[in-house]
Amino acid sequence: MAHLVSSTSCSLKISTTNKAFPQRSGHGPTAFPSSWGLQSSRIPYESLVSRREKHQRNFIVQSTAVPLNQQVPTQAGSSSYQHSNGSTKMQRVMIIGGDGYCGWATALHLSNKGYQVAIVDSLVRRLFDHQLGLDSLTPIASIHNRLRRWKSITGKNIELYIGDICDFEFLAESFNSFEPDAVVHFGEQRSAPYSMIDRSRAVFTQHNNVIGTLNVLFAIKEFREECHLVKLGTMGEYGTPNIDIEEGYITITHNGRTDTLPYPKQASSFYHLSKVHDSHNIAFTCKAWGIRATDLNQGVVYGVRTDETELHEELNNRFDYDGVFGTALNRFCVQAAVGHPLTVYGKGGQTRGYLDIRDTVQCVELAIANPANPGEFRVFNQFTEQFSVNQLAALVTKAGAKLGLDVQTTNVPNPRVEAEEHYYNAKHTKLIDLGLQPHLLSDSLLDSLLNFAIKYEDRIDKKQIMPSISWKKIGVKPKTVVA
Ligand code: NAD
Ligand code: USQ
Repeated sequence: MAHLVSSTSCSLKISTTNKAFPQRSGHGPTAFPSSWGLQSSRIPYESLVSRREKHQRNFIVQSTAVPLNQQVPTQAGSSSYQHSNGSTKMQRVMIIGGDGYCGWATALHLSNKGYQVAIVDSLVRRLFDHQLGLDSLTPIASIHNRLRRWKSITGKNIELYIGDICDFEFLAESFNSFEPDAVVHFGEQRSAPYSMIDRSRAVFTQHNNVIGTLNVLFAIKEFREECHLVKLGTMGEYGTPNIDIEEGYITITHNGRTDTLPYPKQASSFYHLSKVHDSHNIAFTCKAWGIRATDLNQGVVYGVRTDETELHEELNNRFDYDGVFGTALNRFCVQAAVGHPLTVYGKGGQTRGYLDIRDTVQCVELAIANPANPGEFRVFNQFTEQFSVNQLAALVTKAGAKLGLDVQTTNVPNPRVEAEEHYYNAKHTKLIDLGLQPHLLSDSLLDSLLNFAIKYEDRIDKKQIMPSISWKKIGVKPKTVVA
């Protein structure tokens, strides 16, 4: 198991007493450590995950069969493929990180489309929330209840493998049991602010993400050579160069010679840097071992509902609005709903690619249905529109006014080190060429997001809204949370 955080509150304080993370065991990581070293939590962690003896720590669960009472319409076709012997087989897709924001929506979407789906997840993200005193705006059911509910509504089974992909034994067991045709890898620590809290979280993030991905590459090589890796990268790998951003590669002529090279990477947090390292490892193994891979350089995702999560409250997706895991547009909608000024960091000219969660699931399906060739390292820029932070704030202000909300904006001193006014023009045509039909950010979507935030207003903890993690003040000492 990658090292886990031992803190429980909201405002970050320096602790001089404790190590933030227990050390990894010498025999590979474990899914759930026997002690998380929590300092002051009264949260019943054993109800969150099962605590087992070391040799039993990773376990495999088949979601329980319950009576079918509703069938969601599915579109057949892309979810199956023809074997060389002429028989047709359902594609088997392993979704690593399938309990998270993008992964949960994708698992349901692919299951609904007729793919055989398995979720692999350590549930570490739920643990971060407990340790930092954070919670999703939407109430989210346990993974077991989520899957039971899905089965009861659709009759479709999603297999569940609970464990840490940094534990190769666990991953190997999951691969050999499920035998995936495609692996969609969402299973990383994905918050830039989290990776900038302190040394231990920076190390955790890079260890968890880089070693996890390396293990996935080795598992494919060893057990499922033909398996297509669909890896979630990030647009943030490119940074904000003063030239157009291409999709993965750029053709350069230098001193009279021309070559097509990986597009330069200028990541701006230890999290974003972990993604750069992943991309290099994947590119290398495509070349060296003939692995087929697609790196989806995704922009910032917004929204919460997909066709499948709409079916029942127990299928709710998570919706983060706090200063650690919340992303810009989702945060702004919650802030508007509770009358908190929109937190524009610095000058607000920071421009990024954005996409609706409904397009995330579409893009992943398109990547699976149109796999990379053996040895090919394919890169798609996965976003549909670009906005500056100021533009987002203006859109939310306008949508809020329509609902009678008086939305104000505040320019918070930027806790990050990033360009606040810059050129940004990133290509994003490859997924469109494959058939992506974008859900662009519209007034109606903003209305519905704002209404959603209003619906769950009593769950909002205003103390979690302001950013508390500074890129410049990151230090060696573990920072501890106090309620
Ligand atoms: P999330 O934190 O909601 O979900 C990640 C999931 O992975 C969690 O359920 C977590 O428990 C699991 N996980 C983490 N480390 C693991 C490990 N070692 N073994 C097994 N499971 C592990 O994150 P998300 O927002 O769904 O993001 C998913 C992926 O998409 C990430 O790789 C992220 O970098 C990428 N991405 C996200 C966004 C966004 O706006 N959310 C944008 C671009 C890219
Ligand atoms: N920002 C604000 N105010 C806020 C929150 C953010 O001005 O309240 C600014 C940030 O400074 C940044 C921009 O908005 O310039 C985007 O920040 P974010 O928190 O929405 O997103 P980011 O930290 O970049 O990370 C998110 C996901 C990450 C993913 C990344 C895609 O958490 O997993 O990789 O989006 S990208 O931005 O393209 O790298």
